Amino acid sequence: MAAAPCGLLLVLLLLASKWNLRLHANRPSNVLPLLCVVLTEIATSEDSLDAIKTLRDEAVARLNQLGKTSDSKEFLERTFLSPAAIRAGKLVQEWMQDAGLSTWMDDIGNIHGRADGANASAPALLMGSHLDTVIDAGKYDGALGIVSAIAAVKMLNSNGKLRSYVRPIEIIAFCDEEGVRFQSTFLGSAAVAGVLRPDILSVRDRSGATLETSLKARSFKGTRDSLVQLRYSPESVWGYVEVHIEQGPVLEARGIPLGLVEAIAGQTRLKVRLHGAQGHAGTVPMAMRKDPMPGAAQAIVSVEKLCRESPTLARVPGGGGLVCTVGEIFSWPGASNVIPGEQVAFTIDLRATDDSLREEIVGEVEESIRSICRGRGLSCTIDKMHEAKAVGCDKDLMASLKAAAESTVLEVPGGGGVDAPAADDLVPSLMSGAGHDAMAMSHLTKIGMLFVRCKGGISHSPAESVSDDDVLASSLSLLHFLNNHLEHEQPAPI
Ligand code: HGY
Ligand code: MN
Ligand code: MN
Repeated sequence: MAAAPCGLLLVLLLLASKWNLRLHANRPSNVLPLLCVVLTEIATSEDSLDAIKTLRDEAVARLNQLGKTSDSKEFLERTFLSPAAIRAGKLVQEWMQDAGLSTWMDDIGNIHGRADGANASAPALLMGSHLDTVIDAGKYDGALGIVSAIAAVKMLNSNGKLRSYVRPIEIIAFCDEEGVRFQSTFLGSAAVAGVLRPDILSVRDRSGATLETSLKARSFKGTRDSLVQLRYSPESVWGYVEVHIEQGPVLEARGIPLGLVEAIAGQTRLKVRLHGAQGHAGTVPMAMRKDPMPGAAQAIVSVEKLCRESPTLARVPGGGGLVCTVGEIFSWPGASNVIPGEQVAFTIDLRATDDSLREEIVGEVEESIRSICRGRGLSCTIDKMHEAKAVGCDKDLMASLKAAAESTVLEVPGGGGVDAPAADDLVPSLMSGAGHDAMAMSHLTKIGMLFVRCKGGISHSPAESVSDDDVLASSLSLLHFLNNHLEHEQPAPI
């Protein structure tokens, strides 16, 4: 090795021993192997430890900036096509361009960044996650997958490998995964995968605005054709990779920064509306009321009881991990001295790893709600707002992501890593109870996902937190994946 880089490397490694990069909370710091992997990637461009710190600090700063790009001053809220969503899209486009990508916004609001590489017509490697958030959100859910993909591509570009990459690389910041506004989740990724609901343009938000009018209000065409043409052809895509926070406690409990997603639970979202007789709170005798509020209360408790105790659950080991949540309740006219006869509505979010079990429990839940309404003289409607089957991740893609995550976390080829504990302890495989854009993308192409440790497993909350070093690890795992893929697809010249 030439004297200069070698000397540089020595200086950096000495400096690095001071920079405590702890990836394993309960294991001695593995700073040297990690530094080696980064140095092998960037030392060739005569870069320094500063480059690594810049990479990490830039990604953290961008996550903080997105965390402040909100429609509310009190908490983080960035829902489909909101003013904050438009601002966030512009920021992401700048960062994608900074990484060497050509960018555009499509006709439903997804932000794309693409580099054609050596062969523009080769099937593209897609990466990304969602840019929208829930209400009172954390700043890593979705955003981490976008920021770390951009950071990895930026490193690839700074190593001069992006322009000659074996295939196009495209990062997509999806416009609506949470489905907060229209209740139908995956709007952005379902458009790219070509699996949008046929009636999607007529779905209404709380204000009664349809998706069509909302798109046109943002100067999008808002026509069926404009959405249909967003679909990518399967042959134009090699695969889809998404990095996302775990939104659960497993990785933290095991002191491990990265995990591999094996499968994503299926989900059903229902909207239940109960109708009774509106009236004066002070004059209608109790025996003469048709009050949907206690009806809804009884129905909600019965839903929870079924999801905890239904005998059907015994059909699948562990009850298929079935979970159920009533997250929203709404009453009209919503005045304390009015019997809310017009309507009481609530949502049901029901998930399980076993699709037939989920469908059977949904049937039991619907029957229970209907029988409670019959007993109370109420009418009810139950609308299925969204349904997604459980999806498995591609085994080969999982193996590549596992290798990339392992080399990020501990060992580098020739880097003199420490004795690795049992390999499957290093980057464990997990089930995802949370939904992700990868579910929609699985209709288009093979999918792979990496999970990143988050503090206390907390998510969908301002307490959501990822350490700076784990942000770095998520970017580097994607860089490793890209480099490994390049070597695998484009063997070194003999
Ligand atoms: O609800 C979910 O599982 C995801 O956060 N959209
Ligand atoms: Mn979420
Ligand atoms: Mn998410």
